[in-house]
Amino acid sequence: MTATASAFDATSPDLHAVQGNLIGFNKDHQRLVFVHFPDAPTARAFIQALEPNVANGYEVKAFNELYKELRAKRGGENGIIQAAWTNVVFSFAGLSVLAPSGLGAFPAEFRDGMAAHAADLGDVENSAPSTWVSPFDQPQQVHAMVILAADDPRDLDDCYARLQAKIQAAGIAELGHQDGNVRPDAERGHEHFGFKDGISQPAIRGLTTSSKNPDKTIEPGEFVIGYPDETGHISGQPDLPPPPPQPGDPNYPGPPPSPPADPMPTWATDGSFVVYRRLRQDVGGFNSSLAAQAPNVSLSVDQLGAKLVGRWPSGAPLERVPGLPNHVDPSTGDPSVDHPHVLDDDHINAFGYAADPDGTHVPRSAHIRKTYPRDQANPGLAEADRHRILRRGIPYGPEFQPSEPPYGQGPIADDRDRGLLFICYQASIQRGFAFIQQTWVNTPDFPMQGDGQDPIISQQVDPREFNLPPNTQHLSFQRWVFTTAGEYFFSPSMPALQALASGSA
Ligand code: N7H
Repeated sequence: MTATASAFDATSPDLHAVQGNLIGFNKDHQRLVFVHFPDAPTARAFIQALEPNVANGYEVKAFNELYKELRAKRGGENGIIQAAWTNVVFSFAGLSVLAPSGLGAFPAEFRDGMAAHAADLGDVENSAPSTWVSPFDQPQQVHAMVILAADDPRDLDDCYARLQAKIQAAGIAELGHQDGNVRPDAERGHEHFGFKDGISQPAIRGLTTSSKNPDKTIEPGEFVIGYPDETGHISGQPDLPPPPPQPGDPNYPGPPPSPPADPMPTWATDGSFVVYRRLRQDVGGFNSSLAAQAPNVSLSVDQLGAKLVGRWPSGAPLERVPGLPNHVDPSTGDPSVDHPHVLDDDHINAFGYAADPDGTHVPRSAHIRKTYPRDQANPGLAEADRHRILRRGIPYGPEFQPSEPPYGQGPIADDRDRGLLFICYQASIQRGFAFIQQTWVNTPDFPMQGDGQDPIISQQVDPREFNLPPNTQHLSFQRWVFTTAGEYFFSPSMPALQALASGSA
């Protein structure tokens, strides 16, 4: 086993200080528990009682590495060792009850909350906050989200029972919970439209490495407060003001410089911002749209689906990866059928878009190209790496039944309510999730005029346009993914949890 704490050199976070889901719980069963704090003393008592149960990054990383090692040794056997983890993250309303120092220096989008930014994110009509499920139908009432995760559902229930005892003893209120589970059998690791998910994740310098791209890491300040980001700027510190105009400059002398913004408080160091979105997926609608449109563009349903995502359902990329025989075109059929090695760690993420500027293989608006354009000329790799997120989502809801019709208007019964509990970590929501959703996903003219919206997750009103190269065929799609709840949270460090509990933060 090779797990050790990272050598703490002050330019990379200490694994013992960050909460563990930043590293990634990777559990088959999760329960998100939403709580409300009546006042500061009850909130502090709750955090005090919960803190010893909160898993840190060191524990989670050590477990994940040991699991991987044992699994490889035993030929891919699952469930060899098991764990159950707890983390806790706070909304701005929740932190406000605790009233720590420096809250005013937290970024505006976090202070406002996700619902207040619905129009910017495109969460309108059937995705509008007025349609969200409880307890997110009442703005600002969710003060914290406790993330429980386990390999075994019985362990999850035990964890939940222990949590409920602490909730009761402290005198805070549980508002409800949301379960997420990996899909069964052959669909394990796949989301509800049928595609393998969770393949491409950035590695954080000093904290994690990616077996799929061992040479590439992203600076920790893109994900954790208090460290250099990709430009060398320390996350949580205010942006430097632009240099004042000089004599001879037409704007000289210019307005008086505005006072410098406050840095985030020191207790925010080693924390991270967490985006939660409950995304309902209309699987019947997705299937029937593809079946209706595929013949119009001379593609099979599977080919069109892969063009929309940028990967085949198996996870195999549509872009060519090293080692694939020259006669195989991975954009016309799943290359992993005859060449399973393209799914290996060495190949599955080993591609860029520079050699496919027109989107002949992966359309420029395909989901994985919109959300991380890699080395595509616009915006270029350096800029693309300023908008990385750590995705920690899990599916929720029952399996789709082939007899089910697409969603119509009106309420969706629980037995048809399924989707993704999208969770991601970043140091700046504005540069991470919100930028990806607003500036890339929802924008039809990114990266080039007329490319269309991300057909999987773009919000805003129907129909969404999608440009399919090489013959620039224009397709238009209804929405299949709806926002049904969401909030912005902050994941404080382990020392910060203690300081919040004692009232010294
Ligand atoms: Fe996406 N899907 O099934 O189509 N996503 N996603 N996502 N997503 C990815 O490469 C999906 C959502 C990203 O590095 C894969 O890991 C669905 C949101 C990013 O190349 C698949 C939903 C946001 C990547 C899906 C959903 C993102 C990514 C391929 C909602 C951010 C990595 C597996 C229901 C705003 C891109 C993989 C890269 C990959 C799907 C949500 C972002 C299959 C169904 C909300 C950055």
